[in-house]
Amino acid sequence: MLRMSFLCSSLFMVFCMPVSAQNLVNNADFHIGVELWADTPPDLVIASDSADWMDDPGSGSAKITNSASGNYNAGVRQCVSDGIIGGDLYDFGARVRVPSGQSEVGNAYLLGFVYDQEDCAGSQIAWPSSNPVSSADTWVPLARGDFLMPAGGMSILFNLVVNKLTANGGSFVADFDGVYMVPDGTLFWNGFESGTMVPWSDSVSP
Ligand SMILES: [Ca+2]
Repeated sequence: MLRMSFLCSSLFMVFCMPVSAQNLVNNADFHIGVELWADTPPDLVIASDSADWMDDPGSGSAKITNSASGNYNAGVRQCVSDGIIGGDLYDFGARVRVPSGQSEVGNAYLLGFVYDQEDCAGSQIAWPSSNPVSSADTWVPLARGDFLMPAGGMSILFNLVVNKLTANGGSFVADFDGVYMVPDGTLFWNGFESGTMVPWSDSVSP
């Protein structure tokens, strides 16, 4: 089944582009392995995985393993400077899969560190996050909408967090895919999860 996300002009719905055209996150779908994402081995390691949330054989996902000996809350990181404008609204999210039956308890979520200089330099001035997911054997969404970038915000350190809450001697694993951060109002998600066709239309008036 082909499932894609699109960017559509609110005035001219006929002009739609893949969301990747405006996604501020680089290698957000892990088409090129796990390049551009930074881990902190040996406690937190990112690896490429062939599973893809849209079953795209040409893509893949990121398998993030938290092997710290104790409880450890940390994320794999990417700094985003291009397109960050203080005072603007943004939406961000991802798909995550957290296998059930793990020996450790934890959760996975998205966390941003907003900096007052480009390239994630200077001081942190905001910490937006998504909902956490603690167990899901299928791909489920993480999302944060309408995040107001602080007036002085110039970059954001995007974290794919795998938070290990217990110390049973094992690892806690979560898979991420389909990461996005876009200016508010530019993301159109065509999942049809609710069964409704709104706001799709099968005809366009000139
Ligand atoms: Ca992918």
